[in-house]
Amino acid sequence: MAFDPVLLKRNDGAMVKCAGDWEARRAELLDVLSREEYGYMPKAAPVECETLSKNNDHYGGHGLAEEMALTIHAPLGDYRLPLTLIKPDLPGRLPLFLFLSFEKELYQKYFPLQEVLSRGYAVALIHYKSVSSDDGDMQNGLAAVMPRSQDGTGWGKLTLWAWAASRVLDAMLLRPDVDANNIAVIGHSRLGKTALWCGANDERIRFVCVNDSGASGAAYARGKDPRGENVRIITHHFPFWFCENYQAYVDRENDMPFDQHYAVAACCPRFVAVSSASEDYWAGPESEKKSCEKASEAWEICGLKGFDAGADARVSYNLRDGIHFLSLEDWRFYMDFIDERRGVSW
Ligand code: GTR
Repeated sequence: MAFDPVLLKRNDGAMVKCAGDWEARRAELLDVLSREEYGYMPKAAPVECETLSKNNDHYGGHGLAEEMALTIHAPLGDYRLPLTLIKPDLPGRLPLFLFLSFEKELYQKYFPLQEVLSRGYAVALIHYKSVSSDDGDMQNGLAAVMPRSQDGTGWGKLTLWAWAASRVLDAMLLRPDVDANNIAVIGHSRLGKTALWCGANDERIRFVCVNDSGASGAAYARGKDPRGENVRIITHHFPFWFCENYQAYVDRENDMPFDQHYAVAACCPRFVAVSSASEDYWAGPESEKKSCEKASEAWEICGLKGFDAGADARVSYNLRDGIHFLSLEDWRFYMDFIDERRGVSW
């Protein structure tokens, strides 16, 4: 039965009328997305972080890197997640990107290290496959020590990666060189979906940077360009990214009791930046923009500027020329977005 996902209409049928109503509605959004699409986010687990080595070989000696191991005391055992922190050699607390990365290395095509550091940002690089493999093996890496419900709502890999990024943040917030008020998460493509879902859930993340995230990311599913990926295709190739319940919506996008603007809106009252590439039909630039537009009313009902209302907009969208990629231009868009809003209360 077709469902009209009205963002501000509560499950009991009443409309959200003011900022005071928002948190309860946000909880409903996260609940339906968890139950029907991504799987429920596990409860936080204690962590310990150890620095294994330090070096200043980067960026002419101005980039300080630390190789670290994060021990996650997960419900079924400990898991040691390797990660790298890199920061400019500057005093005080620095804004931090949680960078969900396809690669382990600092020097890679999606990370303009020198530019990011020169703008004063620290970066915690989280290699997603070090968390758990990108396949249907639910007993691999961190997955082996995380209980998973078999009722159709158990976490998919996007949720597991996002959860791990939040555990990294637990440790980063204990550091004297990290500015807790200016935490961002960034990811591209499947990791753009992950960044969005991580930011939607974790209220400590102020800036949610979502790159070319496409289907099941920022792209509004209803009415998507037929050249693009849809629920049928994504759940066929990547069923393990989601909970089993999501399979019910194959060829039934119009029946989903949500759409992807719910994930964007769940970041409200915080800040979201979405970037698309003009030739990325698979992801669907217009649909990625549509979610930003449709999510805007969450901020507006809270008395804040939503989508594209100038420098005080809390939701911003960028369409750059070219193909599916996390480029220097994208990073600049995100850093400009953050720099313009770092002083704004939230
Ligand atoms: C594609 C997938 C997209 C996107 C992309 C990526 O194969 O269909 O949803 O996530 O992979 O992550 O590179």
